[in-house]
Amino acid sequence: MRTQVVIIGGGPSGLLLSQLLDKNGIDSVVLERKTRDYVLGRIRAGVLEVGFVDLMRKAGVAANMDAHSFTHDGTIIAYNNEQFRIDFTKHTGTPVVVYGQTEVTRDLYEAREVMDGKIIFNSENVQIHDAETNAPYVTFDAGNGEERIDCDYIAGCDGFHGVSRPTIPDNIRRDYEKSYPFGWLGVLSETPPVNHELIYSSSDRGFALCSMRHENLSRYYIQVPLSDGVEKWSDDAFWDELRRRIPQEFADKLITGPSIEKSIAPLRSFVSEPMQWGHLFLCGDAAHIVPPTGAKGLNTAASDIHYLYNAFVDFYRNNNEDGLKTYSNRALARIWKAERFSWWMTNLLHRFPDQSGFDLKMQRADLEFLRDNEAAQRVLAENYVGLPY
Ligand code: FAS
Ligand code: PHB
Repeated sequence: MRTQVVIIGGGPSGLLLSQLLDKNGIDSVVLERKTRDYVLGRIRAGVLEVGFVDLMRKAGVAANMDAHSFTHDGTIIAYNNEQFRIDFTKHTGTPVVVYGQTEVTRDLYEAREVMDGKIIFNSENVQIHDAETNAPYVTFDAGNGEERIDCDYIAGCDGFHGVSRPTIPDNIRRDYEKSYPFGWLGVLSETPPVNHELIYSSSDRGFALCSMRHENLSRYYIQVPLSDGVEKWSDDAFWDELRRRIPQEFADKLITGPSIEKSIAPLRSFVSEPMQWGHLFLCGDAAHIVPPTGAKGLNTAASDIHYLYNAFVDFYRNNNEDGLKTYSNRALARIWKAERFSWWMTNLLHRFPDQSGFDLKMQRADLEFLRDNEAAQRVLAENYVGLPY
């Protein structure tokens, strides 16, 4: 088998790249380790930057999103029983769009089927060969024994635990990592959201987030110790703790219901440099991870895809390799700013086990300065809606 670009990973990064390349006449094959249903079963991001929305539009995959998403002009920041609102649109002229990663991924799968895009599910033992040469290839086994795809380029869109990043030799690659001493326990419930915009809440008991997917599907999170397992948290225990961490006016009107999904995600900041090696390019979680506090995970994958698909189009259409040569530096320049914002939001809103009395005073001063200062609110708004590509 031969193609122009082999894409490893059929999550949002790989699917969006494949769709954008196809729309520009560039052939690709997606190798996905799991099944389509397994990939769609993951409940993850919920907030999209307009840059992501624009890419989905360019990819011809915006119809469902336009019909079923919400536009949010701001968010509530709460601490103990106080709250204030950050107005994204006032400060930046730009809102954010609330539309679940699951729906994005489903829309992309459907679009690939319409265009007869090649996605090979259950691809086991994917291996990258000769990435540093002009004739790279990939081997895999999807149940018919080992198969080989020769290609021009390989896009590693296979997430944090994928095979692409480790293919870059240790003496070339440098990883930067920070792990946080807590995780997020997330619950999805078929209940009306407690508020029409998100609520990021910092309380003495820990962080909580009130989000949503649509008018009868809510997504809530609370910060929990890393030692907690999901089995420790009954639905009632979760709802009781969430009520304790959000302002009383919202706790009083919270509508609870059975969880239809409940999971704990660890929080980490992670960046691997460089994001390319020879004819291998890393995108999305394969190269970087953020704590979800700033809603940047999926959105940083989008800017990687923006840079890479434009570079491929410039190469195949104009024989210009500049975009391919500069991909890693351009992607990393934006990634590190998203890492900083996500790290800052996480430190602002969470309780850390080793916080001193002074640390708590600094956190409160930060929150009160943000409450009172328009410039500080603008800085948060500009980062939250997404810095320029
Ligand atoms: P993904 O991990 O989504 O996709 C990679 C794909 O590659 C997967 O389908 C995997 O099966 C496949 N793969 C892996 N190894 C392979 C191999 N060797 N061969 C073939 N295929 C392989 N972001 C937010 O903005 N907000 C959130 O609330 C949020 N919550 C999250 C919760 C969790 C538990 C996790 C893990 C992430 C969360 N994120 C969140 C970040 C998340 O949305 C990612 O940014 C997003 O999934 C990135 O998409 P991809 O880069 O496509 O990686
Ligand atoms: C979500 O809706 O899942 C969500 C929203 C905002 C975040 C993280 C997660 O910062």
